[in-house]
Parts: sequence; structure tokens; C-alpha cells
Amino acid sequence: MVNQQVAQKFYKTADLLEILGENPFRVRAYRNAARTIESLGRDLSEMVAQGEDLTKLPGIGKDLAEKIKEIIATGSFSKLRELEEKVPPGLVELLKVEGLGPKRIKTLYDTLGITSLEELREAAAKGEISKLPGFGKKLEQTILKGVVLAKKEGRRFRWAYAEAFAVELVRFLKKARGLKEIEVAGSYRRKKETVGDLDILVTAREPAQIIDHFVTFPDIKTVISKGQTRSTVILSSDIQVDLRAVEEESYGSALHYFTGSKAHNIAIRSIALKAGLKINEYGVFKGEKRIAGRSEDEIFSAVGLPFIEPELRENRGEIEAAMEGRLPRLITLEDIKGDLHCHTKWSDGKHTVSEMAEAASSLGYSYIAITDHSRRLAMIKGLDDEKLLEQAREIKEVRARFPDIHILHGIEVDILEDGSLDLSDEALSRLDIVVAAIHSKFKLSKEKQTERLLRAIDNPRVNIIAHPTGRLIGERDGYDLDMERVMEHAKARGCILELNAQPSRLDLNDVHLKLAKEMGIKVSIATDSHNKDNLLFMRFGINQARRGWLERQDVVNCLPVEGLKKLLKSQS
Ligand code: DGT
Ligand code: CA
Ligand code: CA
Repeated sequence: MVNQQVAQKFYKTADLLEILGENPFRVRAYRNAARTIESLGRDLSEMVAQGEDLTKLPGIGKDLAEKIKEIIATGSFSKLRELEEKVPPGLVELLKVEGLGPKRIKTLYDTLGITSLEELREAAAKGEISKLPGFGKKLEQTILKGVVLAKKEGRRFRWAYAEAFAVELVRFLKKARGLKEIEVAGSYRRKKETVGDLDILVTAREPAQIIDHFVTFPDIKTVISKGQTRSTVILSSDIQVDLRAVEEESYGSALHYFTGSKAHNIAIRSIALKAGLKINEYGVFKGEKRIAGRSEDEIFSAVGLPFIEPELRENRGEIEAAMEGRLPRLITLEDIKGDLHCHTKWSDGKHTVSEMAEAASSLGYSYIAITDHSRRLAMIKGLDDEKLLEQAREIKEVRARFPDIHILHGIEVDILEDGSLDLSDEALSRLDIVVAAIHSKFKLSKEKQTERLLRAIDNPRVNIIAHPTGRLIGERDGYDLDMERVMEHAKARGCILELNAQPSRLDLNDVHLKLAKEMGIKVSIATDSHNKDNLLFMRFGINQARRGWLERQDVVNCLPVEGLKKLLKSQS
């Protein structure tokens, strides 16, 4: 841990020195030292603590040894801090761009004042870079592509975010003359929680016409490439879109190939090979003869398999299941009968109980659980015993006005640091449903955090654990938990685990959901709505549930209301 940190600081120092055009020997000394440290079998902080002589390490002199000590003591060192003051932070990122070394970065900075990837992209797009001495048109193109890759590196978009662009693009492309079929393939079609880029496939009378139309999409920031049958662009949101036009006779194969995942494709290919077939994005071939390619159904049946839903195509057992005729019948939005986690104005929600009930009713639900926060979350007016009683009176009154929908009175009760709950058993026992969740002390040790959750699961009043891991996609990892123990405990106690459908949460994730299903743990797919529009997040939960192999019978809010009430009662 410390070694990596020290090495990183040295690498960064070398980069900055190089951008500033300083002595190449100094630059090399830092890189060599970084490499030595990376491959060191021992912990530097220990060596320092034991007073060992660091200069015995190859490439580490007196000066660098002092700096290592400084990094261990303070997290950085003064020379680096000095350099960081001198060099704009965006310049270091430019090093990731193919075709750009520190010298060229210095030129770009000195002449065009470029200090970030975005400024570099703009300058390249305007053709300013090719005018600089020693750069040229070809290098400009390389840089443009390099910027895209550098920006993309590690950058992924939440599925729900990408969806808005995918839908818009498909609508736009459908206006092109001669378009026949269109599908957004890739991770998007597999409904992965995050999407790296969008892969669109079309068939068309005149592919070039579609490509011409595609590059006029108003939201495009950069056209990376444009050929007869394919084009790549970057949208203003930085999402990359690859468009490919394919022959109709290959559409099914291309769709299968570009839907992926890569791991699934490779597994399917090896099945084909065993059967003496060749499979690629153009078709399934026996010798020279194409025996399938028009549709995905054709592709699967050519290799002796039933159709496998895109959400399952991760090579996580779907091929074996398909061979053995035990593919799941994946849950759909229509299977959902209600929502079991919703907030109102009683805590931090935007709408009243009656407004939420009405919205749920208009979705055709037969029940909704009102689960506001408990008192511990004082900033957002969490409910105490007394408030809960008041809320019960209001719910009773709303029930009379909405006879079509069952309103369950519940709570999202806080799990305190020791695993006890924020409200008395007596208060909880008056409720129809209790959802328990962690909202504080995210940084407890794995042992403590796990024990905390196990204790909450132990409480017979608790029906459901909400967003069990606490992760926020792209923002925050989940709490440090032993999920295996949590799930075993949930199984033993008959506790339901939530699949929170908020696009930023999707918690549990696909892998945990599949595990839950295999263990026989029931799942509640719930929106955690804070306003009535949020009720529509249910479909994101369904996407994730399908990736987790869930079927109707695995999900408690597919039960009719009597069945649900019976289940809840059986838990306590
Ligand atoms: P992403 O974009 O990172 O969220 O993930 P995908 O799955 O959309 O991956 P992408 O866009 O790189 O490629 C789309 C699909 O094309 C991928 O799911 C499978 C297929 N594919 C790409 N490269 C290969 C490959 O090297 N071998 C095979 N068999 N398939 C590939
Ligand atoms: Ca993709
Ligand atoms: Ca792609």
C-alpha cells in the first residue's frame, strides 16, 4: 500500500519534470526508483520504522531515501508540491494521449495555452494543432483519437443515463431514408449497470446514406471516423457511439457478436468449434457454407441452443443452463404488483401519502408501502413513535379514499452502529412492514459492519434490508461487508433483501442477486421513491433483476397482496 503510494509520487514527479523540460537524468532517476519500489517485496514503512538503510536499495540515493521518508510521514514531499504548483493539473492527463510526450505537451501549452484534454480536443478539432511546427495533419488525427481514448479510460456511464442518448439516437436514425432494422447492442442491450459506449447496428438499403445522416445528429461533439458502413462519434456528454451497417443475411450474427459479452461470445464459439462449425460476426459456417446469420434465433439454434436473453450473456452459467434446458424465465415489469419502499412528505419525500398512493394506483399496482425515515435521521425529519402514530391516522384516512390499492404502513428504520434499531420493538410491531437500512458509520471494520447487519437481520420485526451494500455506482463503494455471511444469515432468518432500483444504487448487484436466488433468499425490488416520478425507476430494478437471473417467484412484490401479507407475518 505505502510502496504503491511512494512509487506513484515518484512517477508523477518524473512526468512533471519532463513536461517542464528539466534534466532527463533526474527524470530517469525518479522512474527507476519508482520501479524499484513497486517490485520491492517488503513494506517501506516497516523498513523505515526499523531504521534500515534505504540507500542499499538499487537506484535509491541519499536524496531519494529522504524523500521516501517524507512521503511516508506526510503523504507527499516538498519538491513534488512545488512542481504541482508550477504545472496545471490537466497537463499531466495529456500524457495519456497517444502521440503526445512531455515535449509536445510543453509546446502545446506554450503556444496554444492547452491545459486539459478538453482544450486539446477542441484545438485538434479546429485544425489548430496541425499548424504547429513539427505536428502535421496525421499527428493531429492521432491526437484526436488519443484524446477520446484517454477520456474514455475508465469512464463509464450509468445505464439509465446512457439510455436517454440511446433512445434519442434511435429515434433520429429511424428518420433516415432506407433504414430497415436497428438495435443498440453491447453492454447496453445486456442492461449492464454501467455502459462504456453505445454500439448501434443497422441494416439499410444504402448504408452510406445512414452514415451520412448519423453524423448530422445534433448532439455530436466530434466525429472520430466516418466510412461507408461504419462511423464513430462522441456526443457532447462524452459518450462514444459506434454505428455499424451490416448485410441483412448477417444481421443476426452481428447482433449476437456485438451484444457480447466477449466472454459469452468466446464460449459460444468454442461450442460451435466442437460441432465442426465456424462462427463470427458474419454468420455460422459449415466449411464455406453459411448455415445461419439472419437472426439471433438462427444463430443459437445452429449451435444447438435455445435463445438466451441478452441480460444473461455473461458466461456465468447461461450456456450450461441453456444446454440442460433450465434457463430462467426472467421477471418482467408486468410481474410487479407493488412497491415496498417509498418516502413521503412525512420525511424527505416530495409528495403526500395520498399523492403517492394515487400514482402507484395509476401504475396498476395493488399495493404500496409507505416507508419514511426514522428519527435518527433528524436532518430530514425522521419519524419518532409519536409521529408514526400521527402518520398511521393519515394513512387510515387515505385508505378510505383509495379502495383500489392497499397502503401498507411501514418505516425505513435506521440500523444504529451496534446493529440495534432506531425505534422500539413496540413501535415497529404496530407497522405492516419494516425496512431496515444503514445510513451512517459507513467506515466500520468489516467485522463490525457485518455483525451490525447480522444483528439487524436477527430482529424479528425486520422484514427487509434495504440497499444492503450501500454502494453508489461510480461514487462510493459499498461498506466493507462479508456478504456471504450476511446472505447466509438472511437465508437462515427468512429475511428479505432489497434490490434498490434507484439508478445510482442498483443494490444488490447482479452477482449478489444470482447468489441470493441460488440460496433461496427472497428479493424485494423497490424504488426507494422520494417523489411520485421515482416510482418509474422500477424498470431499472427489473433490468438488474434479470441480470441476476431472477424469476417472478424469487421476488416478493410479485405476490398478490394476500400472499405478501402472509409472508410478512410469517417472518416475525
Ligand atoms: P462496454 O462498452 O465496455 O460497456 O462493454 P461492451 O460489452 O459493449 O463492449 P464493447 O463496446 O467493447 O464491444 C461490444 C461487443 O463486441 C462486446 O460485448 C463483444 C464484442 N466484442 C468486442 N471485442 C471482441 C473480441 O475481441 N472478441 C469477441 N468474441 N467479441 C468481441
Ligand atoms: Ca459498448
Ligand atoms: Ca464499442
